[in-house]
Amino acid sequence: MQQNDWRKSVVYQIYPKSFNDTTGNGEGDLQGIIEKLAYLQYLGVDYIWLTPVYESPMNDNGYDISNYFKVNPQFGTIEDLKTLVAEAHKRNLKIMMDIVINHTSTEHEWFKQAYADKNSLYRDYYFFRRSADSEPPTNWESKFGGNAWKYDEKTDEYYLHLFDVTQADLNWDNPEVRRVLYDVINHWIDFGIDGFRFDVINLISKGEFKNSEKIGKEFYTDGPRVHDYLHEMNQHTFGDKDLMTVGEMSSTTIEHCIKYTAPERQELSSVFNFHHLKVDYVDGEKWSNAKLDFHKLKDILMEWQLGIYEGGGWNAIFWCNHDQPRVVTRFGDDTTEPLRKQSAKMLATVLHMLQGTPYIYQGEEIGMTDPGFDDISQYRDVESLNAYDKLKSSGYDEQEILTILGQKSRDNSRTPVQWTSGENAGFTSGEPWIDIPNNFDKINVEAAMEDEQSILQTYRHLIQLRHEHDIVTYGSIEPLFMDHKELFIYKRHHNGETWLVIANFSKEGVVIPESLDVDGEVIIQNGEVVNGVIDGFGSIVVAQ
Ligand code: TEU
Repeated sequence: MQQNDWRKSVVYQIYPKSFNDTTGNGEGDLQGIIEKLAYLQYLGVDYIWLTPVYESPMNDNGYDISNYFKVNPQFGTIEDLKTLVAEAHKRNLKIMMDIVINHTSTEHEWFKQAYADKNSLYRDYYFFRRSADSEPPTNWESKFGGNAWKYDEKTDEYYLHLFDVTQADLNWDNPEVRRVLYDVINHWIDFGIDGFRFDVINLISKGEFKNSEKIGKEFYTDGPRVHDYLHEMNQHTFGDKDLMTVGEMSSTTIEHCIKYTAPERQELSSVFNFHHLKVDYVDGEKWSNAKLDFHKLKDILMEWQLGIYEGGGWNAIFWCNHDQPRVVTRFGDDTTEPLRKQSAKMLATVLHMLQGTPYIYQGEEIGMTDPGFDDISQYRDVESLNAYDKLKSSGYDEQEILTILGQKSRDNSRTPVQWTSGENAGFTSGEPWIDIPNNFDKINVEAAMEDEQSILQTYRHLIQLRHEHDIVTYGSIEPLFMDHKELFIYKRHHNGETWLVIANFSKEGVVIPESLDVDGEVIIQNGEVVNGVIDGFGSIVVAQ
């Protein structure tokens, strides 16, 4: 693909543990991905984002790396990874590796030596701090609950962990840490991969270690040296290569994301932000029971579309990933088959017609739903299990907690991909590591491929439209009727061409504003538009 082609690309995210198991141990593996490459080629995607497959104790399912150079035997061997890359390239599929360099597992050799010996040269690879009193050095909170410092009584010091206690934050202010991490990146570039997703990369530069009015975010989010470090990383690794990079940016801003992705700054190609996925949080609190705020969703998406486009940056656009609930349950309606299918197609259309690089999370393309777990024993995710304990100790009753987890838990999207209506949805011949939703008999890849009207066919069409029409990739965006209660309406403009997008987020038919000219060539449509009324969860794209 010629330079800059990545801007016309679509990325498919694979969470290997839940993708396809070929050994019968109940967990997905690399050979299982190789087995499904033909399917991904049929879907039409360009990149595969592989969440971490490095050696790890799997406390956070691979986001706690204990060896950056080895493949976790649970997923297979380095030879399997080599084969995956080679077989993907044969099908013009590119591999984007997920790399977690804000922290390592406490099982990593660097941390083990740092922890064992206060005078170890690895001690300064992490943030070990003495406290002035019996309290932790700061009152910062871990994103997985509790204080963000773990006490080491041997040396009467604490170490920092913004995530799980087994995920120790790396000290990026130490030039030796940056050097060894660039060696890791260059190792995988030499291995032949085609891109990187950088985990929570905007947290790597910590500012002052002071007590916080909030939970500490202000001291490490988009920190004081983050742009210097990303530019230095770019120049020491992928900067002169034709690789696509994307940064996961926690609680970031448009201004920073323009800096992260404006080409002339030589930092990253693109960024994820999550503001649009907090529109069902009560006062920013994830572990709450709230419904979609549709106006907020439209406002945030359009603010970011306009801000990044006008600033010369580049968005990664997505509805879900391995940390988020399934979008058809969350923002659509999975209570009946017609509504599930219709709302999933509408959500796909309204996202894939936006500007930026679209990401499809495994199973999203067939409208997989949240599993509706009804017992805490069904949950696996460390963040969710910590939240359960915290809510329990705060006095919430069991049913309230299960309702909240049922809405917000990361396990909602980590159930196995539903390949067939057969045993274990064709995912494994063994005992799946996590329960499979009982709707796999109807919702599976095999059925979707046989159905010309399936959600899968809508995704294939949308991907094709991005590949074939520059307006989708490069067109400007014009929000319309932003105060409408049910309709999400916008236009794309490019070289004299205009595409109008209308999406109905309600399950009832809605009258399209009379002042809106909807005439033109229909590009893609789900649901009917009759006498100016668009069907419930209908969407339509018209070239004008
Ligand atoms: O996620 C960052 C993060 O904050 C997530 O925990 C997510 O945004 C949050 O759960 C939403 O409430 C990245 C990885 O995607 C995630 O899987 C890891 O657990 C985390 O970093 C630590 O590496």
